[in-house]
Amino acid sequence: MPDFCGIQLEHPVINASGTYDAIVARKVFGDELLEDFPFSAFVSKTITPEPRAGNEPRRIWETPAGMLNSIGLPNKGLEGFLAEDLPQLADLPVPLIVSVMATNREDFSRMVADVAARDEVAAIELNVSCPNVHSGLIVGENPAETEALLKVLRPLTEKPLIVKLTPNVAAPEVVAVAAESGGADAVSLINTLKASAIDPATRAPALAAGHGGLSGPAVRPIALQQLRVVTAVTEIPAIGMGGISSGADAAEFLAAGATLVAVGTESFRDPKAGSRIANELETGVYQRSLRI
Ligand code: RRO
Repeated sequence: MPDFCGIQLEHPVINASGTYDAIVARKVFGDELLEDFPFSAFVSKTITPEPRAGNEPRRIWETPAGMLNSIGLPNKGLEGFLAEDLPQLADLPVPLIVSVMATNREDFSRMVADVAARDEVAAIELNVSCPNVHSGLIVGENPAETEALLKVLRPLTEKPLIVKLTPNVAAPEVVAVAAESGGADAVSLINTLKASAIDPATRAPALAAGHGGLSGPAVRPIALQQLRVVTAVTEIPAIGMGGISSGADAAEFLAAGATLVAVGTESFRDPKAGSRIANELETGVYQRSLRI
């Protein structure tokens, strides 16, 4: 049984934020979902202080061995999440990690304090792939911004704070060290790689937002390398993710230093991928899954 920041988990496979809608899955699969939940902890979609509609379509686009997304954070906002979504997510049979994002330290603080105050929440993931409106810098691309944010948030809760690292920097390990110095309990990596595609039919950007984030098996070797350099220089646990679609893939990330692994894009293809991957890890019988 893995211990993650003092939280006991049944197995090392969780979901990547934003890639599995547990509320919809509960409606589709009913109580069967609770009996055989695919992940040992559940990470919510990222929530923001105020409600957001998200980006105009098209929001996703298939690429060789992966996909691009620019969903744009559709969510009910902090209040709507706490009132409507959290009680439903609390029914899940696993610890709940809530992913939060804001564009200034005051809003981040309010979110962390209000989310951490809820007993249903085991840990908080900080999605720092967003600009600080005061400095204009993407927080997670800048070590000083990341450390300063953590120093503000750390005193607000004793619950584990996980920093979701962006891969869109030259040296993610420098940001990881900064997060650790600021008091983070863990890091998770990677978020999606900045990327774009042109729709050959229109010769215009395939995504309405112009560009998006690349995920899926195409990014796996990059994720693995970033995980290696991050775990080499930090003491805190790491959640490794990026294109994991089989037990063999997950075993690579665990061997590279991850305490837990997260499944993202593969769950769109196979909503039960988490259970399959956990089972393959436990039995050591690895099936190579189909690639997107
Ligand atoms: O909502 C998104 O478009 C999104 C987010 Br917040 C993120 O962190 N990573 C990503 O690939 N998409």
